[in-house]
This record gives sequence, structure tokens and C-alpha cells, in this order.
Amino acid sequence: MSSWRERLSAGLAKSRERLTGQLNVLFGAGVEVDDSFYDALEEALIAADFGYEAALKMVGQLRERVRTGALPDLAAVRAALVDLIAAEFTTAGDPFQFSPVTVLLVGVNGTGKTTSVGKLAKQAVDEGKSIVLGSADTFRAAAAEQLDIWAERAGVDVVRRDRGADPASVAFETVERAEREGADIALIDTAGRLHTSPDLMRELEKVQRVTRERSAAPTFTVLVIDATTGQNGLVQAREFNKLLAVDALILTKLDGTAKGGIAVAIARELGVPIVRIGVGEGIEDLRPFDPHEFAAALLGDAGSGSDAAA
Ligand SMILES: Nc1nc2c(ncn2[C@@H]2O[C@H](COP(=O)(O)OP(=O)(O)OP(=O)(O)O)[C@@H](O)[C@H]2O)c(=O)[nH]1
Ligand SMILES: [Mg+2]
Repeated sequence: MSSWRERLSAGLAKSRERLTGQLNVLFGAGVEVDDSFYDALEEALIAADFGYEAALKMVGQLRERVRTGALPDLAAVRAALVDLIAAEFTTAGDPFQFSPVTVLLVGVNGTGKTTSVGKLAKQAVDEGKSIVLGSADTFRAAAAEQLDIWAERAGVDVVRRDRGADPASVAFETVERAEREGADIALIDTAGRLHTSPDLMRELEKVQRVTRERSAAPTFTVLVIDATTGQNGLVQAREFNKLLAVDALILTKLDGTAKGGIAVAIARELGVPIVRIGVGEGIEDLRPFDPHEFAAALLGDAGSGSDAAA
């Protein structure tokens, strides 16, 4: 059983191969650090889904530092790129720092919302916080049962209704119950839906509106994105954000993506923090997001030589 760091590192191995391949070229025998090198690095960053603008900006900064002689060797260049990638992320604004707080998890189908609710519940309990879960996924038959299993593992209660009930009413009741019990966190799971489905998006907007109106505590909308979906994840982020003004992101399945750069593209696009990352299916596999740690995993720690995990 590998550690979560190893899983993250293994998941990002393909992105890393492309990027470090270019960096190695930089110091290969007889290679000139010229425009074509920077073009190739830019292409590698774009291929890893960093996005055009971010790639251009980072390579421009790297080019400037190499020019001034600030980066004498491969390790220095790699470390500089790690810093540049890390600097692309905002870190302030983790909803779970607040108490009391109301958090709504949204996203397209199968991104890992319910699993993340379960993992977050366990973490809250481990930290000695009280939490009430709400299953506002009244659409999928097994959704409430799935959440029940996670809730049982975490030892917390779930507010739920029969299938087909109004999800906004479940959200309302969850907030009410959390307030009544003086809970630290009201955490609400919603049904997955495509951003291209107007009816379902309107329904979600109502869930958010009702939740905000009912909640005296600050209310955060957290978008859950499956990192393996690459550019489509960026489109999802854009569309959900347009309608709901997303406050934070959870990026799941980073243990299995070839395009880790998408984290940069999405966080940049929305200008909101990634507050957790999913690196596996187990209850412990939702970790705080550390920009520097993530960037280092994406490029491989210089000199560590432990890239063999893939
Ligand atoms: N490898 C991996 N699998 C994950 C991760 N997070 C979730 N999963 C898996 O993804 C699948 C879908 O997870 P769910 O939590 O049911 O997704 P959901 O967003 O609630 O799905 P819907 O409610 O149908 O929209 C499950 O098999 C999870 O175990 C992760 O970080 N890594
Ligand atoms: Mg679900």
C-alpha cells in the first residue's frame, strides 16, 4: 500500500515525463537554450493542460531568469519552474476554516462529490468538529444509501428524503438541523448534473438560493472536478461558475491523470482556491492542497530520483 504522496506522484507521472523531458533537453550535450527550446517547453506545458496563457507567462519568466544567469543548472531551473507553478494558485478561502459554516458540493456526474462528502465528514469528526450531512441528491436511487455508508463510517447523521423529493427542501432541513444542534458544519451533497442541462442547472441554482437564504452561517459552494477529464473539466468549471459563483474547488482523481496541469488552468480561470485534492478511493484519500507540494509532484523533486512509481 503506497502513501498518498506516492499515489499523487504516480498519478502525475505522465505529465511529469513530458515536462521534465524538455527540462533535461535544456542541459543536454550541445543543446542551445534558444527560442526553439522555450517553444518546446511551452508546448509541453500546454500539452499537460496548463492552458496557453499560464504556459506563456511561466516560460517568459523562466526565460528571463535564465538570461540573467540566475539559473545555473537543471536543478535550479526545475526549482524555479516549481515556484512559478505554485505561484499560480490562490490559497486563501478554505470554507472548512469557518465555524459554523454551510458547504454545498456541486459538479457533473461521477466527479467524486459523495465520496468527498464522506471523506470530509470523517476529517471533521477526527478534528473534533460536529457535522450534519444532507443528501440533496434525491435523483439517483442509491445516492442516499451511498452517503449513509460513508456517514456510518464517520459516525455522523444524514438528513434525507425520499427519491424525487425537492433537493432544496433537503438542503433547507440540513441547515435547520445543523443550526438547531449547534453543529460546526452543514455539508450538503447534490446530484451530479451536466452543465449543458438547463433544467437541472436551474434546480441547482434553487438549492443554492434556498441554502443561502436559510443559512445564518457563511455559505460556500464548492465545485468538485475530476482531474482526469482534462479540458472538459475547464469547461465545467466555467459553466458552473457562471451560474453559481463557485467559492472553492476540490480536484479529485489526481492519482490517475496524465494532465495534472489542468489544476492550474482551472484555478486560474475561476480565481478561487483548490481546497482539497482526491488521491484515491479510501476515506483518508482527500488531502489539503499545498501548491508547492503539488507543483513539485508535477515536476519531480530535483535529485530525489524517485520517479519510478508509475
Ligand atoms: N481514484 C480515485 N477515485 C475516486 C476519487 N474520488 C472519487 N473516486 C471514485 O469515483 C467514483 C464516483 O464517486 P462518487 O463520489 O460517487 O461521485 P459523485 O460525484 O457523487 O457521482 P454522482 O452523484 O453520480 O454525480 C467512485 O467510484 C469513487 O470511488 C479519487 O480521488 N481517486
Ligand atoms: Mg453522488
